[in-house]
Amino acid sequence: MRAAVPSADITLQPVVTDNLPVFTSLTAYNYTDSEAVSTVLGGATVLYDAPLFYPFDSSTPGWWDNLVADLLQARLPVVMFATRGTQTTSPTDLNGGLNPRQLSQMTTALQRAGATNLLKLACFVDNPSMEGIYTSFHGLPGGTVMDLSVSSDWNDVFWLRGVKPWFDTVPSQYWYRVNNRPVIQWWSIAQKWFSNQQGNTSKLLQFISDSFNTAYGVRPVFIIDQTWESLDSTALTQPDVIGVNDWFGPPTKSYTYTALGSFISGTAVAGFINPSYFDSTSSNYHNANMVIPRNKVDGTGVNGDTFTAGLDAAVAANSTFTVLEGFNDVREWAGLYRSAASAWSSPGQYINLIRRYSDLRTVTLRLEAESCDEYLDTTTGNSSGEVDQRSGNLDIRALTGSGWAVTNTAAGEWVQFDKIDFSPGNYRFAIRYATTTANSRMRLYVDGVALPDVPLPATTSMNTFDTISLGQKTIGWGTHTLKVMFVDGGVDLDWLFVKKVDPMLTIKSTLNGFYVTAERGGNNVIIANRTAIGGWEQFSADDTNGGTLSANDVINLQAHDGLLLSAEGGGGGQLSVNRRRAGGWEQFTVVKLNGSGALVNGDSIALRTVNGQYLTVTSTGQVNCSGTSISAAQTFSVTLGTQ
Ligand SMILES: [Ca+2]
Ligand SMILES: [Ca+2]
Ligand SMILES: [Ca+2]
Repeated sequence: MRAAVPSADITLQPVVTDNLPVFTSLTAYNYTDSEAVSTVLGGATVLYDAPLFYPFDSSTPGWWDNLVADLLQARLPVVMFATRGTQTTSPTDLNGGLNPRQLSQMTTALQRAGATNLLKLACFVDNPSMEGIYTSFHGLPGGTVMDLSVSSDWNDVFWLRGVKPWFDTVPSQYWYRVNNRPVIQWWSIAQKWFSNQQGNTSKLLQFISDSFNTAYGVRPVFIIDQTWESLDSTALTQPDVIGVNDWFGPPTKSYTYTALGSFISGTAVAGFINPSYFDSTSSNYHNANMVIPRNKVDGTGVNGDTFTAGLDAAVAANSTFTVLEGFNDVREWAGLYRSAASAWSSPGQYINLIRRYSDLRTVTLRLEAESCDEYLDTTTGNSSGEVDQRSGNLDIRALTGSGWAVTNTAAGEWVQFDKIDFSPGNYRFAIRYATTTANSRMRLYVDGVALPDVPLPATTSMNTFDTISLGQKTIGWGTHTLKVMFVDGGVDLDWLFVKKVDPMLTIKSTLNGFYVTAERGGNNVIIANRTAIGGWEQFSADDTNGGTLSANDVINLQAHDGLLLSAEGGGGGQLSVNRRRAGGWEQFTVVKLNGSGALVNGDSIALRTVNGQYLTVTSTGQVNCSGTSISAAQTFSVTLGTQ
């Protein structure tokens, strides 16, 4: 009998964002399939970077299930959904694009995916649409500029039809909060759509705050667009404003980060083309100033460079809250969704880039077989007849409830995931499968190296799925390729799950008797001053030679948020908790002081840097790498835990 895969090895954990830049992605939900693939501009057909999933139609539950799968693989902690408001205040009114009452489809999709604890939702008010509601509500000609001094419209337009339907639809358990207060980000309040900004935008915000407090018993916090600040000298005086965002703009502004006090708000885009660029009847036709290339803003790099620059800038700016525009912005070539576009290095290119910055510990990851980056399928077309998924030859079927599986597999076929980032350490791999043929073999390749074949026990039917481990492997920091081969075929594959299994190490100073903590979870000081073990006192001990964590092992140490401990200069001085990649300075050798072999609770250890110095607790509790020999200041008592 095989051992069952423990649920902890196949359950996604929420990503840790402690003291790290938090990323969210502005996400639209107003697609029909034909519009998502192509449009006609100036008489010419324009083809978009088509999403992998089709039909790309947000009125279908499958579209939302695919969105959730994309977001979960990206490991985004927050997804931001725009509101363009409702034309009426009816609780059942679902008309119009980006009507937030449609977001009930998101929460039900999260429930279907078992992911209600994995994503928070943030509200983005697409202000120009408020002007549209205003003209509709008052029966005015389209394009009539909205006078912000008319206080009744603060209620009729912004509150009742713009903001409140979003929060009425999305249950409070999902609200993304800063300091326990839900976040509302507002876009442009420019003259093109509004008038009388001066002195009135702060009153508008106060009215929304008061109305929100009356309705939900809490005051929101606001992140405003820089146009609010520039057009109304009172905007920043409204006490709930915590951030200002300066967005992006072609041709060269692919990201911005703006500080308001200690709150740094940013936006980064992967690329952008104003649709008018393709419209031969527009004055912007083929105007390069309408474009931000995806391969660096000057177009000299490779696809992904623009986005990477924006993500790196978020780290450099220590951005508090960064909007990635826009997760599925098909029509403006800004999208991050999985795509089969030939310009993209792999369908999951942008999903994986986000994850590189959003999930530094990489403890859990679920890779959906049907969304693989590459595959070998020996039959033409999708033999299952399933119409909702992706084009090409991969055989995919819908599963009962939600999701999809690769099906009708033949001997030697495979699915592959490219450029998957992992922090250093040891990973277990499990699959969810169904087969009625006992002992069909599966084989996992990690970076082209095969693990031993695993024969599968038969499941009751092809609609009864089970899980099994495909093995464990030690891997280094960086991107890796995972390939799952159907050695004998006849196996349906739902997903491949990756679980990091290195122990969590807590060390207590023998000098002062306190636990060592990475303050704020990382990116701050490291100090021995705690009397109890919480998340910040546990360090992922990434065991570079695999197996058990033992005496003389060389390890990397990650703080709660995944940042690596680094002995500056290789040792002799400062210990930092701010690295995102592992080199020599991030290596520590476990010196076991009470014997040899595997570490167990209560062992005494020292930790030696690459240059031969030791982690050292000072008289104030600060931890550095100054020690040249081992005494009480360099001695720690061990407690081990799990990821
Ligand atoms: Ca096929
Ligand atoms: Ca699947
Ligand atoms: Ca080991």
